[in-house]
Amino acid sequence: MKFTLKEKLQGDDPLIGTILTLPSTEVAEIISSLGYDWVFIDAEHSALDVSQVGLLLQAIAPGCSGVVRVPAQDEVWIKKVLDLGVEGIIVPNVKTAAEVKNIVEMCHYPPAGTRSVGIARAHTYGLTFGQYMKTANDDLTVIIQLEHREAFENIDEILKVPGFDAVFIGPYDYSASVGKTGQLEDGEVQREIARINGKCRRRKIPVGIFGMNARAVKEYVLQGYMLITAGIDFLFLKETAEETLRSLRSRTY
Ligand code: 3PY
Ligand code: MG
Repeated sequence: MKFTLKEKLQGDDPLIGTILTLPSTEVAEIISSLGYDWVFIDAEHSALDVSQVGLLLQAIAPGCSGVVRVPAQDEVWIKKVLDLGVEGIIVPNVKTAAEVKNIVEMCHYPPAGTRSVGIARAHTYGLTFGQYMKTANDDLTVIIQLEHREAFENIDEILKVPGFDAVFIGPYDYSASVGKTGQLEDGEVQREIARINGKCRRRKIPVGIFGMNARAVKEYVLQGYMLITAGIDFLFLKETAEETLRSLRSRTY
């Protein structure tokens, strides 16, 4: 049976994902076929345009949920990505409750929101238009990304806004916003991230986070984070190629 991301988030186990940035359907197909619960297609920190994001979504293996991070809180990007038929959308750098309210509206059809009605891949080019229009508002997973000191300060107001489904913490941008770029082990950075996680958990809001590799997210898995994202497509390529070359050059096979 194929579950949507929203249904998967009701389970007890963390959903393991990784980031796709390369405009390669082969890479998307290989990675999504490995058994990942979801892939995080990153249109914020990559050169991917909307049509390339669409091709990656077409290549994703059944059972693996396609989630797209749009580059900004931008209505044009949001509506195009939703029309591609994503299971979830991540909107970066959300800082205030008013921004969350605006995002929730852009992601839902009237009367709940202001999403514009079109016919696209999400509606199987018209074949499932009626069905999609009935269920889209409920089925979509809207994920707001909190990754700035200001968002952390506004956490109580932000979490009161109805209509979003999960919070994704951006540890790198957060650390930069408090003048500690990349110092993810710093006590204050860790405490603040744990505070946000605690507030979300008390409201039963699933939380996600990114780490460069499995070790970097180990503690978050233990702490019950639900949307775990480890690694990036080009890093897997780089690390394996580097290690193979190093081993051959040094003859330490
Ligand atoms: C960050 O750490 O800032 C991120 O956006 C990770 O996805
Ligand atoms: Mg970020």
